[in-house]
Amino acid sequence: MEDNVKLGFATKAIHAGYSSKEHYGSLNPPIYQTSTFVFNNVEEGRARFAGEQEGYIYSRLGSPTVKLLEERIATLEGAEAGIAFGSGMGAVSAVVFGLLQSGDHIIGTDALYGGTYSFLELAKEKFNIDYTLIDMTNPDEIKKHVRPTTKMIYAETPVNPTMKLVDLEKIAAIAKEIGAVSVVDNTFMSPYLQRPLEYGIDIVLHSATKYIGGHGDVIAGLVVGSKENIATIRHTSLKSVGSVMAPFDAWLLLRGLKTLAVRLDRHTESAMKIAKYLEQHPKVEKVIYPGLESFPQYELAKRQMKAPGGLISFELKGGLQAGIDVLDHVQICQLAVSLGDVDTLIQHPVSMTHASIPREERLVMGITDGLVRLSVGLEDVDDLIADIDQAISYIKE
Ligand code: LCS
Repeated sequence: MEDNVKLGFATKAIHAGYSSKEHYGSLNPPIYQTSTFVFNNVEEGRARFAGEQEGYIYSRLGSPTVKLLEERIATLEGAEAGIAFGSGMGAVSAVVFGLLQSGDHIIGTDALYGGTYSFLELAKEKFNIDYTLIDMTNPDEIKKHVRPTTKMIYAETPVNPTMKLVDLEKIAAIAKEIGAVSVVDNTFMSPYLQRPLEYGIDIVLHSATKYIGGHGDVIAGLVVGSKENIATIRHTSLKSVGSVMAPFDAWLLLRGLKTLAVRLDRHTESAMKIAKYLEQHPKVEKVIYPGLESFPQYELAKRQMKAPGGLISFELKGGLQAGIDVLDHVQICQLAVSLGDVDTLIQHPVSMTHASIPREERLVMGITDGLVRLSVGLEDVDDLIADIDQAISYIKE
């Protein structure tokens, strides 16, 4: 298929970059399950190593199934180039180590995914890359924290798990003004619901483990950006740190992408119904979902997100104990971390995904002890509501 920019998202998600004619008519791309590639002669091997000839060398440096995925995600995010990793954390660490130097400083959104928070601590302790995490709901706050060494603005929007949003256009402009690279973790949205590069952001990354894979069966990461930035990351942190994606995982993600649009339409439709149900429930203190009019940044959500997506955070009256009572009694919703799967997943950030963040910092970020995160899956929504309803009935008075 010609990668025509005029084609719709779902068409590109199914076809971009692949022609069955080049693969014996195989409708689906082959999995090149090989560690190395055979050269015709020494001169060819030399030329490939020297970068003078296109072609594969060794699968840590690139392989055809993974390359197809890299090109497809770049097309879907509207980027020049893409690169794949063995996990979302592989993507996060590769971006930071690939684009920054010892002595540089990052300004990030508060309440980041707990693993990213732990990585920033590691980068600070061992490699002298400092960071400041702030509430970016007012982007002007960023300027107060800029240092001469600030070289990266790093944002999740919505932020995991408080769902606070960041104005993409504004942070992209601030990053340009101060000469820093802007990075957005787009895991919660996927390129179907939000494309940060269209707002001037430099780098977008994903835990592809989530909506892109969509079926809870693969751990993976993806990064897109300019050719130059992606080449830098490939030649530094992918080649030398080695968090590569396996060809079979790339194939699973290519399959996942084919249904991304329909899955997210349904995730969103069901999440909206569940958020409304929770909001009227007398035992629910607060529901945080960008699709509700009560959401503090409702207008921004409508501006930069195609739809509010499948994640809801909520707090029960009765705080921590009430949360535990509910999570211990769900039957269809699965008590598990991760998100973006066809299965509905429910978890308690303070005990699980965000346990690595010290309590005082967590509270400032809005990750309260009783917060529950729900990743709405593709089961029948009435069954999900009935399940949550029966679990809530276990809250002790
Ligand atoms: N970025 C975000 C926003 C994430 O939610 C996660 C994982 C990562 C990066 C790291 O990706 P991974 O290496 O796991 O593919 N988030 C998880 C979560 O919220 N529950 O379990 C994992």
